[in-house]
Amino acid sequence: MITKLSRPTHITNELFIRSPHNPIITHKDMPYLCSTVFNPGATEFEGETLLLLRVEDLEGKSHLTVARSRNGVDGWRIETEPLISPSNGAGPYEVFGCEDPRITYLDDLNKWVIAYTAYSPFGAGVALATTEDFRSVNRFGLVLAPINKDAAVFPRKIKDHYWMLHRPAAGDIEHIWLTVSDDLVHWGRPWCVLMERGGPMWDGSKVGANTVPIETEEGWLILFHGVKVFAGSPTYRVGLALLDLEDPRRLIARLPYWALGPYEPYEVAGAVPNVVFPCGHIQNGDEIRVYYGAADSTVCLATASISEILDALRKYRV
Ligand code: BMA
Repeated sequence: MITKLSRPTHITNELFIRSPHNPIITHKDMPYLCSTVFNPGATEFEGETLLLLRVEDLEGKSHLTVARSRNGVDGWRIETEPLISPSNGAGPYEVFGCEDPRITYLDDLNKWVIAYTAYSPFGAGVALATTEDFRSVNRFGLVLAPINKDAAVFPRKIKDHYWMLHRPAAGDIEHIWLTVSDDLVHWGRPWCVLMERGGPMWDGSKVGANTVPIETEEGWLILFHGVKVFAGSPTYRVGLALLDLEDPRRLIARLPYWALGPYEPYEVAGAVPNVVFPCGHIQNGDEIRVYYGAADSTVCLATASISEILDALRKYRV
């Protein structure tokens, strides 16, 4: 359990509280040699917290490996073989790696769907896989062609369809889009839902979904990353927005400032400096526990209160 919580005292806009145990997983915790471990997807499985770690190997390619913990903070039991990797059943569109998983439990299928970035010489695209046990997966392969990433499937059908957030790139224009499907394989009806703001803004250069949308009484809560390029080097921070519950194409609110940014030493220095990048969360009543990659190097944890977030967002309805 998290017993002692810390919030940077010099920052007033942050809505997340970092775990004092950060970083909670590093490459030294891995049962095999690797370069870095970061950007994990998260879900609850058999009464435990399950993370799907993005592990970068010594060649530089990423694969996805399961870690389990009773309290979601320590005592991680990490598998010795990846669940999803470029070499265990992938097609030609994943040869450079499998990255940044978002895990959604779908009640109607009684399965988890894993959306991840499939990276290859063709660029980065969106791949999906389903699992019932996190021991084997049914890989669908690419469902959205490159350049496309940061996909997350909504946790229930809306108007009888599955919905997914994703981030296509049109040159250097990188906004968040929505797409709809009846079978999780064929996706269509594209709709741009949240735009990069341009100029000097903290989310001016690009935006992309971070975790699976969270259903609240006021709308779908979206955690997204916003990027600002300082002197040629990007800074990744976490922003918050709300989409309409029954028509997620409708943006209801967007916080003009970020809610979690890189400040701690493990966030400002590492393989890629100045990055906080969540891919998973676990909800427990009003609390969300967000698992994020720090500096593309380690796995960290921060918590937030949904009611505090909704209070903040209420002032910024669009
Ligand atoms: C993004 C993604 C993330 C990464 C981030 C910072 O484009 O590739 O996996 O954490 O860049 O390097």
